[in-house]
Amino acid sequence: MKSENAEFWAAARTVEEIPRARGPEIALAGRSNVGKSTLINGMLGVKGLARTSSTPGRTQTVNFYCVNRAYFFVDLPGYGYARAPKSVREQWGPMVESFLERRREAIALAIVLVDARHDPSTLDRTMLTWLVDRDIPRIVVGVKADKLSGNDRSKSERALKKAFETGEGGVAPFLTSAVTGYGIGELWRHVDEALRAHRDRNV
Ligand SMILES: Nc1nc2c(ncn2[C@@H]2O[C@H](COP(=O)(O)OP(=O)(O)OP(=O)(O)O)[C@@H](O)[C@H]2O)c(=O)[nH]1
Ligand SMILES: [Mg+2]
Repeated sequence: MKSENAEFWAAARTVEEIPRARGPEIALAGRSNVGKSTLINGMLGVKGLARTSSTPGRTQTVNFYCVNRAYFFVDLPGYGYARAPKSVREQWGPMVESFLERRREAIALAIVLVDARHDPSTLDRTMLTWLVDRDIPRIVVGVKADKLSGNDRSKSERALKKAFETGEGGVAPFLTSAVTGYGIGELWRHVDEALRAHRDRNV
């Protein structure tokens, strides 16, 4: 569903600052600079809602955006940025893990973003494992598909499907682009479906 209303709700710098869940959440995870904040803006159709940057490490807090006053998009801090201050790197794991732990009921869907041009990293796999272990519904998308030719796109999609054969929660990975809108309709369909399933589980 296209969003009619999207607004910033909260930002948490530490685990203690994470607010209580007020509705189902769609969490976006992925390495630094992969395009999480850009995808949120693209999906919600609001430029500049989530701060984006060409340098990695822009989002270092857990940011919540309220959609249609009904559910939330959660922009998680990116991982794998070697030049981030040590304190930030050390905080990432505990921060994201305890977020997932606290939110295992609230998260309707976790979207794991992987750059369509590169092989998934160890941290991408770790992220998936955390989600699988907590039984959190999840989906992997290969982003920045606009940077690939048609042929390379098919190759990338095949590679992603192979890399996440198991543990992807039944949904095969597919490609998206926040620039051209490629795959965004499909992603919305999964988000809507996950929100419906979440509602059915919680009535
Ligand atoms: N070509 C292309 N560029 C993209 C796309 N999505 C994001 N970008 C670019 O990738 C860079 C990083 O985007 P962000 O959205 O800030 O990345 P992030 O994952 O939020 O990064 P952190 O906040 O550091 O974790 C920016 O220069 C974006 O313009 C896409 O679909 N296609
Ligand atoms: Mg960001």
